[in-house]
Amino acid sequence: MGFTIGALCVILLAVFIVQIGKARELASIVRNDPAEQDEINKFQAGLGIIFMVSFLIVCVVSFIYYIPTTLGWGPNIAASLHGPEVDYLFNLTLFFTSIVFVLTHIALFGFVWKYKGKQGKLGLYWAHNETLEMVWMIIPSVVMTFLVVGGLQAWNNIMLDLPEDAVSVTLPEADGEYLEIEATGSQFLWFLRYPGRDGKIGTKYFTQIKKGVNPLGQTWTDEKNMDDFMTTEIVLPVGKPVRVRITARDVLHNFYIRDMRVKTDAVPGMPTYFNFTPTVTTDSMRRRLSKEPEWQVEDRNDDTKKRWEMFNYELACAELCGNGHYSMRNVVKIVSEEEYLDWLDEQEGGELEEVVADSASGSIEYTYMPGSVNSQYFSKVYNTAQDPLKGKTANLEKLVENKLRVNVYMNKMKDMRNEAEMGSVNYVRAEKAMNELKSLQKTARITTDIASSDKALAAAKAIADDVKMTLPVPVTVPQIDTIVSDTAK
Ligand SMILES: [Cu+2]
Repeated sequence: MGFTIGALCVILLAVFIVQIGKARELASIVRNDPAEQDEINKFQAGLGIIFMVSFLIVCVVSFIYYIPTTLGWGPNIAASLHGPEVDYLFNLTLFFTSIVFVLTHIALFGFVWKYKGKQGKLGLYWAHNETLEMVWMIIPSVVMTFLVVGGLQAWNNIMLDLPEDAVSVTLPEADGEYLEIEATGSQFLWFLRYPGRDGKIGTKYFTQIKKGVNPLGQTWTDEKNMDDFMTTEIVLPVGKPVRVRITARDVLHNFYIRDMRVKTDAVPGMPTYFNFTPTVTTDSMRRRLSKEPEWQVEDRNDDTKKRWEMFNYELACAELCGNGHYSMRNVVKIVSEEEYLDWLDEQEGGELEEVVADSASGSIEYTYMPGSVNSQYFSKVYNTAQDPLKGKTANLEKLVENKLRVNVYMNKMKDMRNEAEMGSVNYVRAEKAMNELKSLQKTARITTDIASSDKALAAAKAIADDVKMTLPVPVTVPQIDTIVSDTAK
């Protein structure tokens, strides 16, 4: 409000000055007084100089004022590996354009002052000047060449495609491994798809798109689609290379994660991609922002929290794609490897149901219940009449089941440690077992190989047995039919 009134006052003042000037000019013409004409010209040129100085001051002040929200200047550091390179290019461009900006403004108003109208002074007819023309051709050409070639080089570095033998896995660990996810722009939401345990995104074809049932048009004959799951937020492990496959279902969209300096068009019918490696977790970015005064204020949506506590990276659509454009935003979470694996567990679904097998001894058995609501296949197609993969899910289910069983061992050890007194024999034993179980749990969580999954389960069982735990043993037949009728509802 205050700003609007201020701006209005400035505009009115400007109009007032212009009108006064006009009236004076008219009066001098009527009076035919050359000395007064000169006086008016001087006044007008002087106004120009005042305008120039105040305009340049406002530019500098507003730049300084907005530094806290300027990418790469305030706390908004680049949170990806290639990010600093983008920031450097921005700053390089800003440096050159600022010089040109200031010089041209000084020249513009300076010349207005220098060559203001004066009695008896005639304009010089100056057809052309070769030296001057050379100067204003060569200097910009050289500067532009540096900027364009630098930009091209940076772009090629950033977009350098993965080597041919690179493999997409669910948790990249070795060189040449990466995590591929898919983002499909649609009016007005992003469909985010993860490859699931196999690390491979299943094929899709637009003719298969069916509203509510198959929003991406996944082809169910492709086994790679079995474990693909859809999410509403992007969760990525820190420090691992990611490739985003970017597509669109209707119009142009743009995949934009500001803090990662990631931005690429989503074009219908023409998949694009972006490779990047997140380097700063959401938590450490929050800690970083917590030191900034403008982030220490109350959060707009939750007044019990500070603004920095509620910070999240964000995926936004950066292409004005229609009237619901603003709603195309999703949270992006950069987490540790451990948190990422926990999150994958939730997405993969499946459950172990506890059954007391022998009430006398209190021994417990676990029945495996497959299925995940996030997997389009498991929630919509699995075991229905339209399921072309009927009977082919056994391996995947076994892998998930084994993982859940290893998780049970881990959880039991955690319980045991938490119940034991710190430093007691049981505490130490449980802690030791947990450390040993850790790598087995990781294997069970990401492997696609039944043999190594079985091995991990057996090793986990041996560790638990060693701590004298009586834990699930018999693998009961999965109650597939129950699950299907449940999820089909
Ligand atoms: Cu959009």
